[in-house]
Amino acid sequence: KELVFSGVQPTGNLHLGNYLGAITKFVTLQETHDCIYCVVDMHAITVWQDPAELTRNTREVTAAFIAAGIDPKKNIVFNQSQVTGHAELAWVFNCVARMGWLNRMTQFKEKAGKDRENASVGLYVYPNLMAADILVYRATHVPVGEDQKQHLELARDIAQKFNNDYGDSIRGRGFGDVFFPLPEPIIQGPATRVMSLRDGSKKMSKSEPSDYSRINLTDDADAIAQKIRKAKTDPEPLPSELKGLESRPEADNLVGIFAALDHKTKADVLRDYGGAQFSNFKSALVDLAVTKLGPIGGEMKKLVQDPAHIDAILADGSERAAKIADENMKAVKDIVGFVRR
Ligand code: AQP
Repeated sequence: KELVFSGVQPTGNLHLGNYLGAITKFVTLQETHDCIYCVVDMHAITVWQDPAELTRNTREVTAAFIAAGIDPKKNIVFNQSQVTGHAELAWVFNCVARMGWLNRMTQFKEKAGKDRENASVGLYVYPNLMAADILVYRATHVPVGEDQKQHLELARDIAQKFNNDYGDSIRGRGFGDVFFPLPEPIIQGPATRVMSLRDGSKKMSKSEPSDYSRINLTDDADAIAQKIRKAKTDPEPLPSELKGLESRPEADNLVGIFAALDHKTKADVLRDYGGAQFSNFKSALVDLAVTKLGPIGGEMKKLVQDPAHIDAILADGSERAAKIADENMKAVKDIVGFVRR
């Protein structure tokens, strides 16, 4: 049976990239799949988080899920640290994954930067915890942005190596030949990698110091308008065909954002705006972005006023998640050979 899992880190500044690359996909998938959506607070602390802000950001991501249209009754919405199976399986995966595999992870290299000796060990083994997040539910499909593709491939490698290494033990217990499915990424549509509004070669990111590089989900209409108007572009009008976008990263990015917000393809957008000056196109994009994002930001701000309500949603989701994770962890412990109660 297909099961969807995905997560978002509570590291502040939730932005349009997170929304278009991940959260909108979560909303669509809930119509057709059983879905588990996680606020991955244990991932967040791989780089320093102020404790009070971590709590606030965990509630804010939960509020964003709900404001965007995720139904916490139909789906499981929870925070990672409340379900112990994530950390338990991550340890097993620390012993399955190879150093060489992790050494190839580009996100670690980017986030650790030059001062690698000073990066946390958690940041290095982050992909193992991500594999555990998905596989502790034996989830089959993972909607993510393009930047997570390499981590998903690693999760598949880990699942496969576990299935192989423990093959005899798995088969002896009535699970068939494999215990873990090889999870498939869902990376689709015109905005799988939303770029910075200031630099078309960098992805839009929470940690970029310039707030003008991103549209935050909590930005009001004025801020959205200002950021889009100031967004970097080139002097040429928009092309009418896709191949005209290839060498123009900033134009490509804005067209992709428009298409994703309007549920169209980039070709559709160029059909409507090919030949238009950026000033006109940007005005249309401001209107669209304010219409689509304004209500979500407003609802988020309302929801975070009631932390007890959000905490109750997370507690309920954690309980339901733990039921599945605990059952799977019993099987993992038996397969590995751990004596358990
Ligand atoms: N720019 C992006 N375009 C499309 N999708 C994106 N995602 C992130 N940035 C973009 C997707 O959003 C989901 C949640 O991301 P995350 O919270 O796990 O953190 P991240 O990938 O580290 O995101 P940031 O915002 O870029 O943070 P920093 O600045 O810390 O690196 C994921 O599915 C991700 O693919």
